[in-house]
Amino acid sequence: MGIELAGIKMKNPVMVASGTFGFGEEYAELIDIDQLGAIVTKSVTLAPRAGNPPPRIVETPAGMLNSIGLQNDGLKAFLDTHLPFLAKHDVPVIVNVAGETVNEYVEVVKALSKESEVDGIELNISCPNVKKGCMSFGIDPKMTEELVKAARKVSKKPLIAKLSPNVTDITAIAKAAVGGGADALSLINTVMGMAIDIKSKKPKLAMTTGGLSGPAIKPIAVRMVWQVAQAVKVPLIGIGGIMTAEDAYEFILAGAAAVQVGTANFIDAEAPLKIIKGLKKYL
Ligand code: RRO
Repeated sequence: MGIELAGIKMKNPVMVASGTFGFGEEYAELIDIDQLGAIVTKSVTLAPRAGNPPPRIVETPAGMLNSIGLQNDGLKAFLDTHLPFLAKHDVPVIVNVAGETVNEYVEVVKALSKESEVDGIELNISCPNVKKGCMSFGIDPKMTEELVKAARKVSKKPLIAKLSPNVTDITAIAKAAVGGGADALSLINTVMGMAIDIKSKKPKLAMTTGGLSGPAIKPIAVRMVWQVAQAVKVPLIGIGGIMTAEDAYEFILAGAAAVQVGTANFIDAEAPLKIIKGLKKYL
């Protein structure tokens, strides 16, 4: 079950997806987090962010919409409290990084790269819920390459670029990220969506639109992993509606070297562990 992905050694290929597992503290009370392939943290930004106003989560058929807006307590709190907590555990730590400007990403990546307990960095160039930065980098090949290159310059850590599905040709973005020096790619982030309450005639989310996740997006994600697998040579991490071992295996067949479990964590904290067991049984 063990793999080595972009130099990161994992007990198995099943990670938890950014934004669905916080920094592991709450889930550690429910499951043995050391059994996971890796933990990908909630996005870390240079300064703390309060996120968007509520409501910012809504259930939809076979999925959910979120508009969290990059809420997190910033780089300093990550280094002072979250990383020391994760360092006590025997599980690789991949830190998801986001920002509004190239410089903000560079500052966070630089600081994280000095930390021996950080095993890898996932560059979030795909958050759909903020006005500035983030997804605007990941929908433009030139900006994607520029941002990854800037991060590459200041870091020797494994760099994973997390791609947005909200593009016409995901292979162009994938090639640009690899051209910029990404060691691996993770895909997909959430698909931009919207839901309206027909009684109030108002959007269900305070910010009107949000990112769709869950089984509803799995076929889109499998298709994109399959397309990107033919366009680049770096390892791919498949994400999108993985609820079971069978779903995970589907992504592996499409060309993924590993997977991340996201929305399933909200339904069943043990979902990733069950998926690990299921894959093992399959083998
Ligand atoms: O915080 C969010 O609203 C968010 C982020 Br950073 C992301 O990458 N994907 C998403 O669906 N929501």
